Amino acid sequence: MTIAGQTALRAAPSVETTDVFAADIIAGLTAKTKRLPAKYFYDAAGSALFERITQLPEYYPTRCELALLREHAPAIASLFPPNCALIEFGSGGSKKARLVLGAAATVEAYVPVDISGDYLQQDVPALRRDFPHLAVHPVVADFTQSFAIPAAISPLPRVGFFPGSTIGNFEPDEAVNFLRHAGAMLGRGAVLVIGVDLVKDANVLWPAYNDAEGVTAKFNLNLLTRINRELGADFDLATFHHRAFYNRRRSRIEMHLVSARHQEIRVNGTTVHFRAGETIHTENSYKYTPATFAALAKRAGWSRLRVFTDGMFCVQTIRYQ
Ligand code: AVJ
Repeated sequence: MTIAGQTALRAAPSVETTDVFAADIIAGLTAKTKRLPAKYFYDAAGSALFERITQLPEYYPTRCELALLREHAPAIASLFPPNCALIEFGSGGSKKARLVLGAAATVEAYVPVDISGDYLQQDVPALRRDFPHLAVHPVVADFTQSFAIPAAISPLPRVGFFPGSTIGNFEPDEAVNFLRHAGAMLGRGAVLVIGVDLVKDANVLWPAYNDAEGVTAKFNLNLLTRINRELGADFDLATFHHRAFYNRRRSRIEMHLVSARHQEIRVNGTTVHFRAGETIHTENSYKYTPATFAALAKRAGWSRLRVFTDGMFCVQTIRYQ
């Protein structure tokens, strides 16, 4: 069903096929240093757990970014070309986009892109109700890969929106590649609004990834529940525990799942061996300074426009050269 100017939700609830998922999981668990892509945190349960993380007292990034967007949305929107399309990479719920859309009457179309179709589905009807003049074109896709821009918006100038410091999940070189890819998709002269978490005291960072309620631990362990469900594995969650720490030398938070004992896990017909204390590296969350991020963006062909920061988090606006 398509409503004039509106695109129905395309593709299946979740894009990554089980084959790709299986291959990535097996490759990660049989690697010399076990490592799994953080994007696989976000099944429906994982997305819901992350939503809870954003409400936690210790997890400051979302609160800081929302306050910055609330305060500076008019200044940010003033950088947008008239009648543009706002393309959001990894939208999850569109709470942040609403703040920008509310200040930017010049935005004609909104394209939320998310790997979790279920999540995207929930949000679109409310967006259409609250922004009746706005054409909403949800796209279920892995934004780290190429995806098709809805035909209906192809004539419009594009603005990118990448909040939440999800850029921090990429290794710096991968971040440069992603920004190049985004630049090619958005076009020369395009503006990108990007949220970047800042380097800060480990006493502030550590609790943000080791909250007292244990929600982050559940979010991390949920990856094993997903592998058990989708690949018929036999992970016993009671024999793995959450670990997150700040690697100062690499300016990143690292998240791991630690095997409490020597054990063997069957995954999709493959036996995976764990030594006691061996870990699965499940996420990096790189932290930048406004200058180190601007330098990284420059490597990808982006120049800095304006930076909005509260010292804890920053929203940078950059332009593709
Ligand atoms: C969604 C990637 C920005 O790294 O802070 C939250 C994910 N991991 N708690 C982050 C996350 C653990 C979050 N990002």
